[in-house]
Amino acid sequence: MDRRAFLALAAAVPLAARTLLAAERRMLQMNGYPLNAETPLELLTDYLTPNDLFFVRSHWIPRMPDMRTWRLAVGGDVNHPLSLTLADLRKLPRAEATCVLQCAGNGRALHTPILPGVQWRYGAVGNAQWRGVRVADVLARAGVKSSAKHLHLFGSDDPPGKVPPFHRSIELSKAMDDCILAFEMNGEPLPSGHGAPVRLIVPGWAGDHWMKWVVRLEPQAAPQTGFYMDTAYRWPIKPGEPGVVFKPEEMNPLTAMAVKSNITTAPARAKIGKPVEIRGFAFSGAPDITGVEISENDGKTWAHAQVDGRHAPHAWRLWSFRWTPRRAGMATLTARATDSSGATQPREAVWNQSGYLFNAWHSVNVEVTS
Ligand SMILES: Nc1nc2c(c(=O)[nH]1)N[C@H]1C(S)=C(S)[C@@H](COP(=O)(O)O)O[C@H]1N2
Ligand SMILES: [Mo]
Repeated sequence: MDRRAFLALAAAVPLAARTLLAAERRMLQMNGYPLNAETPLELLTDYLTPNDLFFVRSHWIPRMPDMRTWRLAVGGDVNHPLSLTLADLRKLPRAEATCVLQCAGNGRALHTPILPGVQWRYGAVGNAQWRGVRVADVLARAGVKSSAKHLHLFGSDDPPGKVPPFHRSIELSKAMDDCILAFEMNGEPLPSGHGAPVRLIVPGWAGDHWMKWVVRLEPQAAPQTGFYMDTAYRWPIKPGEPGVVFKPEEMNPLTAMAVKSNITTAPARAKIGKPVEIRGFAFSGAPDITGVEISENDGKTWAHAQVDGRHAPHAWRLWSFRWTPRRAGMATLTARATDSSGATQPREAVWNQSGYLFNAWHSVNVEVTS
C-alpha cells in the first residue's frame, strides 16, 4: 500500500464520520457481521496486498481456535487418523504460493438487477504470499484410502442453533495438486481474522473454498452436504437472462475464478496532449494473464497495456497504460484482460442469482481539457 494515499484518504473523511470512527474504538458493535470489510479499490496498488489492508469476509462471528489446545485432526477415509500440533506441521517441508484470494461475491453490488447478500463492490480481493505445508504432504502421512474423492473441510467457527455451519469440501485431486495449509501471510504469522493458526489456500479458486481456522480434514467418497454446498456457491450450468432464478440442480459448484481486471489508478482530469498513467491489476482462475487492453471507444478498438513482470501461478499481474488525450470532453477508459486459457474478460458478467464472479469490463471517466 501507499501509506500516504491511505493517510490522505483518512484526512478526506468528514469530521462527523471521524467522530463515529473514534466512537467505534470504544464501543462494541453487537449487530450483524462486524467482520466483512473490503479494501478501497484505489489502495489495491501493490503486488502483495498488505495484511492490514486485506479484505475480511466471515460468515459468522468467528470463534477462533485456542492456540494452546489447537490441533489439526485428519480423519475420514484414511488409514492412520492424525492429530497434529502446529509444531508437527512445521516439521513438514515448506510450501509457498503467491496467489489471489477473491470472495466469490466480489462485485455483487454491480450486478443488474441488484441482489441480496454482502454488497461487495471492487475490493473483496487481494494478492498475498502464503506459506505453510502442502495438503498432499499432510494427507500422505494419514494414508488416504482409494475410496476418497473429496476433502471435507471444517473450521472452528461453527455457529449455534439453526444457523448453517460453514462446512465445505473440495475435490481431492485439487487438494493434492496445489493446495496449501498456510500459517504465514506475506512473511508474517497468519493474522487471526484471516484464519490463524492455519487456513487453506486453493490457488485459482474463489474464496469460499479457502477455509479459515482449519481444525479438521476428512477425505471422503462423497462431497460435503449442507447449505454452503447444496444451495450457496453454485454456478449456472447454462447461463440465462438477467433475473432468471435457477434450481440448485441446474447449477454446479463454483470453483475457478473468472478473468478480470480493475483500474485502480486514473486521474480525474487530464490535458490534451499531456500523457497520463492509468494502472490496475488483472487475474483469473487460469494460471496467468497474457494481456491487458485499454479502449477509449467502448470496445471498438483496443491498445495493449504494459504488464508487470512480477508473477506466479494464480497471482495477479499489475499493469500500466500511458494515455495521451487527444480530444476535450469526458473520456471513458475501459480495461479488459485475457488469461492463459485464452478467455477474455466480457463486456457483461454472467448473470447468476447469487451475484458471484462479477467480471464485466471496468471503466473510468477522465475529464479532458485543453
Ligand atoms: N471457517 C471459515 N472459513 C472461511 C469463511 C468463514 O466464514 N469461515 N469465509 C470464506 C469466504 S466466503 C471467503 S471469501 C474467505 C475470506 O478470507 P479472508 O477473510 O481472509 O479475506 O474465507 C473463507 N473461509
Ligand atoms: Mo466469499
